[in-house]
Amino acid sequence: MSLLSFLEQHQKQHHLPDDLIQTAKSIVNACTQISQKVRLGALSDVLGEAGSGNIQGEAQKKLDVIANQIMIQTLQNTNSVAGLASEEEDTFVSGSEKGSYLVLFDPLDGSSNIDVNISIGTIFSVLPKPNSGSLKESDFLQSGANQVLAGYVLYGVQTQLVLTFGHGVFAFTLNDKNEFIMTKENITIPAETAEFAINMSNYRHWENPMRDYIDELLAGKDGVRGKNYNMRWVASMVAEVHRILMRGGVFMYPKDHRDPSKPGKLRLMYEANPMSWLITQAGGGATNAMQAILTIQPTGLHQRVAVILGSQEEVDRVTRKHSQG
Ligand code: AHM
Ligand code: MG
Repeated sequence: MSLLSFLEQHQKQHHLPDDLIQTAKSIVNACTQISQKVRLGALSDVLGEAGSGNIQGEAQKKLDVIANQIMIQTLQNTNSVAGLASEEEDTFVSGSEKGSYLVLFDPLDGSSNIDVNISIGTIFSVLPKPNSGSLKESDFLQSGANQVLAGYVLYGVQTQLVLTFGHGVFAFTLNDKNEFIMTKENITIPAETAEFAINMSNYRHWENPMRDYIDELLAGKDGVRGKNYNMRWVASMVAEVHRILMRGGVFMYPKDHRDPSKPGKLRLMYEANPMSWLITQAGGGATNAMQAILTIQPTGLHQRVAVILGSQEEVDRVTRKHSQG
């Protein structure tokens, strides 16, 4: 089934507003354009450094900047979109005065993988615009539980779109005519797994409960878990979440001691919230090691958060260890 037929059917079945479907189509349109740039790499002159930095002090790659421009230009020309917030922008960008939705996105996630031809992606989250007159930053600061659409496009071996409107998780693959075709429906994550993803080089910076949990996994059959675990780390959250949706697993980017002003590396609004909604819609868990990510009340657009998500049994165990101190 094509994405367009799916949207039509899903809209009827769940009484979704026209404007929300319009917003979804516009996001997908932008991601299809980004996919074309990604595919050609050096041939479309998109590799290398942009020579600029973003609000968060991170050096931008050319493709970060190009993907951001494509997202903004496409969404600003969409009547249903009242405003945007991007990981690469200092503050929010206004859209149509008639719009009823806010779109938050990481235009190109996994930037360190751009120049080495490893999977990267675009992550998006859609919130309703509160009825509060002219747009302001506080309109965006809604918890993840308010999302009405979330998903990502993975620019991998295949380009795949994965999304949820809160009625299950669906995956689509881009064909050679640039159309997304549904390839998986009602995705579920097994509660148990023997695969984990974490950047082990940060071990010395973590808090004790996280080290303790990882020590248990590393001990394998000889430890309290009584089974061997395997490890994967792509360094692209989109690829990691996709693997977990396809075969289970647990992904962690925990809080560490390096910079007390940053409780974790990943951003709540552009990365943690949309991915947590997808994972919980598929029956998995998502916490910051203390509370469910979707219940966190945001205090800033670029706020960072610790992220533990995936198979329920592992997420529960990490979270329990932290609550016990
Ligand atoms: P980015 O948005 O600047 O690309 O950073 C986010 C990425 C995630 O995709 C990934 O999980 C993580 O950073 C990788 O971090 P590390 O460089 O520590 O491996
Ligand atoms: Mg990112």
